[in-house]
Amino acid sequence: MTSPCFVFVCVCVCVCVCVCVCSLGLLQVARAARCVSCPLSGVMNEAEGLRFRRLQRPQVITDELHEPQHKGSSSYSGKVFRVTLLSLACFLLLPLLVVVLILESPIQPDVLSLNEPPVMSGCYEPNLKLREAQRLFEDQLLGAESLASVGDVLYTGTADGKIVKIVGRRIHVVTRLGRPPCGSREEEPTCGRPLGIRPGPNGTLFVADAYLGVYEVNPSTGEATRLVAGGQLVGGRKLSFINDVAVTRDGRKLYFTDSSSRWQRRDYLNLIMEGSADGRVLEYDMESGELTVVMENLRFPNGIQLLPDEESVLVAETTMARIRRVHVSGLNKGGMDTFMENLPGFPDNIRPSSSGGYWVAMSAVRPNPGFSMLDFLSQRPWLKKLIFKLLSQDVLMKVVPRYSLVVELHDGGVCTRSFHDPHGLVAPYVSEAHEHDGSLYLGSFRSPFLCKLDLSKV
Ligand SMILES: [Ca+2]
Repeated sequence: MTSPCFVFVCVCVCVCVCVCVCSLGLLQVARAARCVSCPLSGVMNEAEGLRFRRLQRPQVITDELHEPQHKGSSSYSGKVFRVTLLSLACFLLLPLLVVVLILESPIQPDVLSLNEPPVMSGCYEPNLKLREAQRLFEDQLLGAESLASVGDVLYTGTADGKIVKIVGRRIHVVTRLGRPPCGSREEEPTCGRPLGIRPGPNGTLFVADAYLGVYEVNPSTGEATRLVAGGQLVGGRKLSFINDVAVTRDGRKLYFTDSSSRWQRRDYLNLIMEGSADGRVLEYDMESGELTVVMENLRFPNGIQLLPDEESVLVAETTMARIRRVHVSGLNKGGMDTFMENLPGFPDNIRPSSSGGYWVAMSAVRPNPGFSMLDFLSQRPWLKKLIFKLLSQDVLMKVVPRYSLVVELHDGGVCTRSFHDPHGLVAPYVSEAHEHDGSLYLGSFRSPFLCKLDLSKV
């Protein structure tokens, strides 16, 4: 389909050509008009000749005589110039107005209230520690969003729908949840897109696939059992964007996030910009097979992490730059409070740290001091609509500033460490920090590699 932007550019180019042609025509007419009284332009009669000779007589040049003549010629060409400029402006604005009025914006944004971003000082003080990370498996692992480890073996899911295991320097395919072909936006829903991955108590893996559902995978045999089907209606709304999963220690309950019932993973930028509150946290009972909605009306619920008492889960609410605590059992079941308000970036996955805290990965920040585009737009839904009318998601992704940030949070949302990679030069698009054997393994929703940060060096 032809993009609105392309149509707009074509219209503008056509209009510019037309206006240039018209302008040249106008200038020609102007020259011709001046030359009607030019003595060399034609044969003069006697009276005209007399007038011409009078004009050619030596005269005393004064300001009074000179000024009107000068003004007259200048105002004439000036008028032509102004008319040309105005025509050009009108012709350029007209198609823009038509585009703005006629095209429907794909998003219907809400006005969001975000607090002023926290100043990046103290624990959030910018550094270059994330640039100490080492890239692994470059051009061999695309979009390894999340990681799980069993013993010394790492598992992850990739953009081509595979679940793979990493043993030493080798990558082995465990299984594939969807079916090929893969690689394009259109193929993503059938290819599958594994996002969250967790080890279960019985040596199996639990995988949240954005489109296909929640699976239990036997890493030895590659057998994959679908527990929850993606796309099904739950509580009258579709599971459209399954994102991350957490499993209890006894393996009896799964909690997972569905980021939106309106948008799919391939439209995540629409979801971020629209800020729709249609995300949910769901619970799946492994024994009864019952699926229930634990919390709803969240704005882009993303990473999910059980707390040690297993009575609540932490949920990254990406669009709101905060982490909520949703109570899933016990006396407060069904309730929710805020674990960490006003983060310096937009959180993705949450994973435990060895010091009893939580690693939170962010691929875009809210610079303060500095300019945060998403904060600026949060109060201006009309501007978001306009941007989405004119630019595609791919173009927008290229203009969103990259900045990878991993923070360690402890109880009460206290920040204890932060690792930065301004401009995402080494570890861009970071989506998860998985601690294993003294290192942080950094997953990415978009990069074609993993990163490994040796914690003893930072
Ligand atoms: Ca995620």
